[in-house]
Amino acid sequence: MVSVHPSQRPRISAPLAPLFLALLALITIPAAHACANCGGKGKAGWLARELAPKASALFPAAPITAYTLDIAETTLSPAGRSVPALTINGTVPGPTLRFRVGDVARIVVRNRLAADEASLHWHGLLLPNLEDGVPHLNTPPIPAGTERTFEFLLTHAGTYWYHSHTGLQKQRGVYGSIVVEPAPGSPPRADLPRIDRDHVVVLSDWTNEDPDAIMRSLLRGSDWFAIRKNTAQSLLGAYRSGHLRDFLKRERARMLPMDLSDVAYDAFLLNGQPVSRLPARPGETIRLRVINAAGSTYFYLSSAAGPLTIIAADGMDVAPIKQNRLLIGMAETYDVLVTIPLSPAAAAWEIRATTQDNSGHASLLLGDPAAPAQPAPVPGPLAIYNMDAALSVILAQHDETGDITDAAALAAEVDRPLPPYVRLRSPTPTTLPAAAPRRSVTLKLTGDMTRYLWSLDDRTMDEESTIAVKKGEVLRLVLVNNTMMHHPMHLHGHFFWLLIPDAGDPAYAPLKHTVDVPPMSRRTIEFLASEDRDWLFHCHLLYHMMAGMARVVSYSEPPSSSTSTSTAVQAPNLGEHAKPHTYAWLDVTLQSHLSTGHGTVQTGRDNLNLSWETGWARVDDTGFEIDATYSRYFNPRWTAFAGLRAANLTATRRSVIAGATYRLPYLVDFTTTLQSNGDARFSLAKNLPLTARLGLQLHVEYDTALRFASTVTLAYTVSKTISFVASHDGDYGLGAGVAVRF
Ligand SMILES: [Cu+2]
Repeated sequence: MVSVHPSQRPRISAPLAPLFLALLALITIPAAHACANCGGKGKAGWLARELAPKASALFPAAPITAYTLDIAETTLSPAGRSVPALTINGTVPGPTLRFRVGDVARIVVRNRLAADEASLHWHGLLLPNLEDGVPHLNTPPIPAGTERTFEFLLTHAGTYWYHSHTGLQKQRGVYGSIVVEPAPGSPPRADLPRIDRDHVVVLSDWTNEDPDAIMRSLLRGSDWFAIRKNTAQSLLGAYRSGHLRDFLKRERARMLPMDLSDVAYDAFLLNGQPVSRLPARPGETIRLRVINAAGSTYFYLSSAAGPLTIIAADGMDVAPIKQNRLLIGMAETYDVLVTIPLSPAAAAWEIRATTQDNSGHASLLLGDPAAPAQPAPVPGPLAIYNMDAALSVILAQHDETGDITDAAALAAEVDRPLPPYVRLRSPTPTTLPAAAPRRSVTLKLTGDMTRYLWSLDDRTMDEESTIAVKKGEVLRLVLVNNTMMHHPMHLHGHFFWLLIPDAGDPAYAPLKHTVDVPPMSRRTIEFLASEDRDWLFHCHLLYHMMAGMARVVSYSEPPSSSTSTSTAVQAPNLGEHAKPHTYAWLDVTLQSHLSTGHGTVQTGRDNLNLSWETGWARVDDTGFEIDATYSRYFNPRWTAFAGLRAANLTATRRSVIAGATYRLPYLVDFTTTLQSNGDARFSLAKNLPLTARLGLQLHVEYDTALRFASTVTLAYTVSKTISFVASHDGDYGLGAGVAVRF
């Protein structure tokens, strides 16, 4: 194995360093004045960093391997319908970039988009901070119509990939693979058989929807994706499957159902196609370099040719292990060996990537393209009501601290195993320097599936941006997942040691850049702070990252090559990663006896709301009530609001209102509203899914002026935008109509 000890990474050669420091000091000092409020990363701040010598100047003897990558918009139809796509050199995924250790990569990225910025991040590679490609944070963004040249030395072999770090571009196709071969003359691995072929396998998910529309659906708490995928939970479904008690127990605990994926996709792709074919002959051993480039999908990989032999994880070699079903999180890579059986001689052997929620799959057929396919085994049906059982499989592998320990449980391979981390061992020691100062930070992975606010320690990226780190220390991160979803956590610019209790000699702990943290579990990782400046650490589920589940690992001392004379830490410029995006939506219900509606504009935790109810079936009068409020979401239990109420139901036509909603057991929302005229209102609201599409909404309230009121509504979801509704209202009686979601 090629050592990737970060301290061995090449640096600026000593005689040149003072010269560059002096030159950069001259440029940066005035630049800092010109850019006092932009974290030193305005045009002038970038200019200073850009003047530092690039890899080709630092390593003039190294061979240069050059690529040009054009990011452009086109239309593609991998899921039947022709939809806008973003391609690299005309394809999804983009081309495989091949290098050798010791090469200098020179990659020209040309942004051929009409208006949008673009970026490419070289995922898993150790490289200088400026070359990491996270726009605004590490690297200047690439404006439309311009290009940027990246240069870095390849210091470690393995399977890696690249992708856009701008907005939701990755979901539309901006990703591709990187293969780094060992340095010329390196001996082959003694622990592997002869490898006859080497193929890249890029897994991804594809949607015919605009990813921005997906984000908006997720933020508004729409059930539509779950209905489409047949994973929506309901009372009847729970009863039929014999899990009514579990369903109610979960509701009483105020927990939302466990969720294996948020989005309903139109296709899953393997090298850009639902079904791909690659050549192989009987008896051959093939290395598959599997990359999960999906936006928000975990895959189970299985093979018709028998167990997969895992030989590398996240690019780093591991001692070979066999696994029947391999769970691959977003952003992870695994190199696996597949040996093609000798008989039948004419066959196409299926390597199948099945989504973790069983909503679809993509296949690779290895072998004779004309021969009948030998199907790969598939995971059993998803017991959506038996998530407690799924969770108890996870929990059974915990010790009392939440660490996943039980190697036997995984070795026995349940139908839906976790990633095989407990069995991953580096073939060579990976010990951290014993003398380095050590520090431990616990980070809770937090979030809310309905509100779709995802965070670390209950704080989104814009609320708390950094994890401070000191150069030279070993930082341990204990990641405690308090949510009902898996989160694939990725650290830029470093490999970390994945520490699994009782998993053998810790000196052989595997090195990774991404770790899956299962629901209600914890993982411990440790890394040597050997870099400088700022590096992103985030959930690689694209929509979670964009909703706030990210931090910047920020070196608290100025880097040695810095020209800054001040020792103060500059706040990282987070660009769009820090800014919660603003989305708006409107729900309108029109019925024969009344109309209700709710419109909102949401940014992060803040909403501007307009709600109304007006009835026209009352014999004596039509009544209306309109609330215009600002609300602030604190956590899944608490939301507070204040604003104005206009109504014709009482003597007071207009009043100022303020109040709060608290989530009670059984997911009942209790709202207290105080009015400036001295009146008060207390209400209880509960949504109960009777079937996947049929929901019962109960609302009762007591108002000091209006006394008791109640509404019972049945709503049947027809499509993403339409529901049929029927309701009985205490004031306006019985009626029916339609609800429209805009
Ligand atoms: Cu996540």
